[in-house]
Amino acid sequence: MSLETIYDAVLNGKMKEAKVVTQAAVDAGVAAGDILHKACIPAMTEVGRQFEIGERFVPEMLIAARTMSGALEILRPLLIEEEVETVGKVVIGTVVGDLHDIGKNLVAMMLEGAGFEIIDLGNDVSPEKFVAAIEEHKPDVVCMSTLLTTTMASISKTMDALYRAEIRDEVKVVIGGAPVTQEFADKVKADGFAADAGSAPRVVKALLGISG
Ligand code: B1M
Repeated sequence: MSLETIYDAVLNGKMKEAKVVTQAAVDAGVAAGDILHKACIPAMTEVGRQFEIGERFVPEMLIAARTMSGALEILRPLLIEEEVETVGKVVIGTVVGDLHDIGKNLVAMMLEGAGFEIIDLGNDVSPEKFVAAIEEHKPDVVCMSTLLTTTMASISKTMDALYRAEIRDEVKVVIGGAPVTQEFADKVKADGFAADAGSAPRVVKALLGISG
């Protein structure tokens, strides 16, 4: 089973096919790390690129991300066995007061598709919960999402909490969500801003100095 077949299945959001060809590759002795890094991640990178240039829309990106998750179900235990390192660890959540999580979930899926380990704190996440998660999981990056103008202040409060807990320098912070702008990111001293799920992996990787 060629890696190209897996790449095509993920890129085109063919969930059943992706699972079948991924399993066939595993059965044929292809290393899970190779399937992940040479087929699945490149496919999701291409999905993100197509979304950014307007060749794909949210539903198509979501379908591809779900397909990637389907392949990952098969690969995850094998990746652990093979001790394949993730490219980095991301804590993500929608800030306190905000229950919107569809966009945040999509960002999390695209980051997972890019090879990151994701700790998803869900929605309505308090500054204290972000701080506790950073202390427990020691992520490389924290991603905060908000969809409401009224909860943009929760991002500032969470940033303040990171400074108070003296862990601000230990993580990169990337923020996003419909009302969030680069200007706002600069104002709250976040390290980065991602406008959408397509660009989020690129922004996060650039901050960590990861190419590709
Ligand atoms: Co709400 N809602 N909602 N809502 N809702 C909006 C956001 C709103 C714009 C609708 C409107 O009035 N036109 C408006 C906000 C107005 C404002 O603040 N300026 C609004 C409102 C007012 C409210 C309530 C206050 C309504 C009420 O009760 N009176 C209430 C608030 C509840 C609360 O949170 N406390 C509320 C409730 C809800 C539902 C629960 C019903 C539901 C959410 C369900 C859920 O998420 N599980 C909901 C929905 C669905 C929406 C709309 C219709 C769709 C949001 C969405 O999922 N978009 C929305 C109107 C709209 O956007 N058309 C609206 C699809 C998603 C893929 O896009 O979330 O933008 P998005 O995510 C993008 C980017 O923003 C970015 O990448 C994603 C993918 O490309 N991104 C990130 C997001 N997070 C990121 C994090 C990153 C990086 C990028 O980290 C690095």
